[in-house]
Amino acid sequence: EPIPSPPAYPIVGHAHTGVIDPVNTAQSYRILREKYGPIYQLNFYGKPFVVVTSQKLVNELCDETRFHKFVSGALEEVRHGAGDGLFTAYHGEESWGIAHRILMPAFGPQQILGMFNDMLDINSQLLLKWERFGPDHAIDPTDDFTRLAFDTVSLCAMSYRVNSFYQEGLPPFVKAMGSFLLECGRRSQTPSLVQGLMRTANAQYDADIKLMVDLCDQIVAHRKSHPEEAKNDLLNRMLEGKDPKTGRGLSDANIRNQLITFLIAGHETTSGLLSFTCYHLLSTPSAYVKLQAEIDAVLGKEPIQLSHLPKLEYLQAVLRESIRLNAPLGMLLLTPEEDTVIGGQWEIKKGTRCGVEINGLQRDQTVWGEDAAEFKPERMLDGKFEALPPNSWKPFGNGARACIGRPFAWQESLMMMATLLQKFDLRFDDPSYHLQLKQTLTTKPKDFKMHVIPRKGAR
Ligand code: MNH
Repeated sequence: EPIPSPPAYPIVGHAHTGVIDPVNTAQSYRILREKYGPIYQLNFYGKPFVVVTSQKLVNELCDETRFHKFVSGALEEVRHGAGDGLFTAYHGEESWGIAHRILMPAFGPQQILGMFNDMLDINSQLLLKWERFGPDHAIDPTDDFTRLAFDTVSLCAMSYRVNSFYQEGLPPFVKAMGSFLLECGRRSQTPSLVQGLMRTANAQYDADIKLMVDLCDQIVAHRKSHPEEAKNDLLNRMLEGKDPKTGRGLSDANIRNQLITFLIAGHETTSGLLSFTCYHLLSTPSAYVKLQAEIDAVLGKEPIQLSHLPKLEYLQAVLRESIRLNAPLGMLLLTPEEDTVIGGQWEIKKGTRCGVEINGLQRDQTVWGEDAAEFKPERMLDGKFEALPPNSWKPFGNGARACIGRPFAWQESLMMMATLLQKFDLRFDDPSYHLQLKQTLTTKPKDFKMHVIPRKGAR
């Protein structure tokens, strides 16, 4: 059976044809999925890209004996900034194994619990800012959640304060990274000959990379010259840690790549999750009311504590459901180890780029039912989440290459939503707002604004 494919142009295939809108890929993939179903093939300058959208097919691609992560396309462009950091390391690259073994324990549950106070420090800065804005100010939650996530990851990972909440615009590093990631996406659809001619864009790209590299080098240099400040943070583990398997440590270049990686991977995604969660709660008053009642029952008027977090079961379901409907990272790239056949009928040659379209997967009606497009946290409660068919919920990726920061992002998000609704009521700025998306490497809501109203008698 040939894999279905939209009409294509000679040479360029589907590049620059509007089939994939680079500033809203999530929407482009939704349109393709609605038209072509569980599997279809695109083609960029002769290179095929096979996209799968159903749980049945994704389940095959998640079999690590048959498929592995494929650093290609926009992800390969990100290597210009993040090099062999964990996120952009090639399959089988030696430095990935070393860094993975050194850093996995640093992201373990105990370590994350130990970051509670630093997370709360940044969390309080956001709440204070919103309180001072007052109920009449239309807040752009995505920008402030980006500040939150960025400041949190840099404080927890390298004990470095960005102080984004004390700056008018977003920090220069965040701006450089945003423009870098957008350009990575664009470059992945531009042939290198043409790319070479784009002088202004290339100069900006190089400048953005330099800004990110310089900041990370500065942080490492500072730590090395002030060893007395060495906390047991991630940076320290990177400088001191030895791989139990090979006995080797991380090179200076690799440490810089990991820092850039954590800053990139660690903030846009979490910001997206928190923004989409606010949107879904505002659109679903019954879930909003239920969640706030849970938070009042668990936290009351007390300052949040670690011991509250496991009791926030409905909040956990809300986050799972929000990230199901809107995964900040929408595509996992994979390739088969050998020529293979999936779904019993579609042939995929070794070396072919394949994509798991997460938003398709996570709205597959055979798994989630006819109401798959609706926000219903209840489907994530009472053991239902654990009983899902394998690989039906994959917002954090797959197997060995799954997200190392998942417990980190989850704790930060639980804390943020709990303290937010403890203290404030949320309102849409525009009650007729319909969700629109915007894209860099990750997806976030576009033009979403809200108001926060201090609750009577709240702390
Ligand atoms: Mn994260 C990999 C999603 C938060 C650091 N992350 C991945 C992947 C997904 C993902 C999906 C797999 C990508 C791929 O297969 O190509 N990450 C998320 C989401 C959130 C998130 C949805 C928040 C919500 N990630 C974080 C945070 C950090 C982080 C926070 C760091 C503090 N993520 C990583 C790193 C990897 C990764 C590092 C690469 C892991 C590896 O391949 O070894």
